[in-house]
Amino acid sequence: MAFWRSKKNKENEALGQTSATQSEVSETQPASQPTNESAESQKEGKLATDDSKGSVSSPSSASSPSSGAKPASGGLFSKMRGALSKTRQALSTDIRDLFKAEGTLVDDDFLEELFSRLVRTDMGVASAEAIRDDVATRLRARVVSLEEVLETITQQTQTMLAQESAGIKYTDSGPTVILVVGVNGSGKTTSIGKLANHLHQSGRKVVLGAGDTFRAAAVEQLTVWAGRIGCEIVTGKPEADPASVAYQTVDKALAIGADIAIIDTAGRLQTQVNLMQQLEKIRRVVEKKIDTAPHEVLLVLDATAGQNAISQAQGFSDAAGCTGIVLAKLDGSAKGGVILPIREKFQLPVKFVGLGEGVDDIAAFDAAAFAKALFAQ
Ligand SMILES: Nc1nc2c(ncn2[C@@H]2O[C@H](COP(=O)(O)OP(=O)(O)O)[C@@H](O)[C@H]2O)c(=O)[nH]1
Ligand SMILES: [Mg+2]
Repeated sequence: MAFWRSKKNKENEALGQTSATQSEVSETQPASQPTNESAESQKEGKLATDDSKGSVSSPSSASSPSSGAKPASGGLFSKMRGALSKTRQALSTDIRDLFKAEGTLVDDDFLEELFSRLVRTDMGVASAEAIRDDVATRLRARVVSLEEVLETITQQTQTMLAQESAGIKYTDSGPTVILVVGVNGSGKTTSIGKLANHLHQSGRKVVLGAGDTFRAAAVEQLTVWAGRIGCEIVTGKPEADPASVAYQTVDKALAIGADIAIIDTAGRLQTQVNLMQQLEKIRRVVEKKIDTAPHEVLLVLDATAGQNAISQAQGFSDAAGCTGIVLAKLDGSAKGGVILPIREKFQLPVKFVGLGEGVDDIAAFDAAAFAKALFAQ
């Protein structure tokens, strides 16, 4: 239950060096990257800098790489802040109500009121309790300002959200295969488009696989993305076996020397046995082509669904062997606090967050930037 406590020491270390997790993408670069290493590392350096601001959205907008960059400034952080504005407004209006101009005494009544307001962001009881208890430990019996309490809450949230790895784990050689799974409408195809665009922009050769063969519209949607990005796409005939599309996608990636293959899948629930078996089959055929694949299985969750997103996908991560989460649609949600129970329940790193429907609206997850964007005034 106390997922953040067990890892606290490690994560506190990470907190001291916010850029450590953010440089993950560059650190996990294969040493044997096939082409143009210096240009590549330069690009990835930019990405790491972007990441430190919580975004992978636009390589061209990044400044020169600098370790220890603070997430509090820059256009990319503003984007994260903008996306979280609904949650932040709901939260800070609620919390602000608790404060008087001359300051407010932190006592049991205050702590209970704070707790009930935190719970409304869909952060869940366990997270709200942990934050309340931290405020109690640090500030009880003192007269405090809104800013002081928010600062404390931000720090605690950051601690709870800290995770060891954030970026995509690339293979040492050959294409990295990423499978994207989740329930219907969670944002899979859109997230693939945005992610593929980012990877393409950073100089990687990307192949998309239109593995959602149930709906012709899904294949068209991904084809439009591929056209816009200028990357390869493999599509099957309508209602083709998704596993064969996945197989051909990896085949294509190998044939053209692609760095990344990203395979879309149809929406499914963990309770749909035949569809879960189909996912298993996709995994198997991919593994037949490259025995270490799939290297990532990303579970896309819809932030606007709040706690429902969790119950919908409960059990999914184990059944599908997920390696990370993409939390989509943060911009449309007043329930951004749901990221806390997501980290707890799924025991998986949140790798990316979706900040809108545009091609640049995706960001590498960063705990410090996220906590700050959620609570800072
Ligand atoms: N505002 C917003 N909308 C999104 C985001 N990601 C996806 N969507 C929208 O959510 C809807 C479903 O997305 P889609 O990618 O088709 O979901 P899929 O069924 O899981 O593939 C579409 O209308 C998308 O434009 C996001 O980060 N922000
Ligand atoms: Mg789709």
